[in-house]
Amino acid sequence: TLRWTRSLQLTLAVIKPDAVAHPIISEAVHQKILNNNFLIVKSKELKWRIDESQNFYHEHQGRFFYQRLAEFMSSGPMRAYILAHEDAIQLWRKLMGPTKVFKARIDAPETVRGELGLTDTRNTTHGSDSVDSACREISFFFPDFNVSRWYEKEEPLYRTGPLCYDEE
Ligand code: RTP
Ligand code: MG
Repeated sequence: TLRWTRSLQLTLAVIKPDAVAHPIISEAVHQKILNNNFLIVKSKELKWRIDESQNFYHEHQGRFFYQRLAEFMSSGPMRAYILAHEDAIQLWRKLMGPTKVFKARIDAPETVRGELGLTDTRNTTHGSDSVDSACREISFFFPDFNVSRWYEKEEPLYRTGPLCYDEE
């Protein structure tokens, strides 16, 4: 018999402007997403105005890197994804690696930031860090997407698929 063992979690992943500017780099990140069996629920390219950037990072207001971070994130197009996977939030953050580029290169050279990050600001990707921030950030990037509704109506459908079943 088969019994379901997994449930899917949503996270927001963003390929930042430094990576989108170089198609080979953004393609490498996209492949990483596919190779790790994430379900791509939604994806779009977008460019922020400076006020959207400042708003998204308002928790960092006052820190020394806030201004350059806000400017960088509105400097060119990004690609945003709603990803689903078992423990998607933690998995995507693990694949991204440490925020600081030299730590990433030394401690986690096989991660996205370890391989492709340029600086602490231009570090290739973003990922939500909790269930609450995933919910908030998904709504920020995809205002028409209803997170609770997805968990209620869509997620259970995937439990009937082969991905989510184990032989018992
Ligand atoms: P994120 O929020 O983007 O997933 O990254 P995180 O949790 O790993 O890092 P956090 O401390 O929340 O910082 C948010 C973003 O700010 C930029 N940053 N620049 N020293 C710097 O120049 C510096 N420190 C952080 C990074 O782009 C980081 O992703
Ligand atoms: Mg953060």
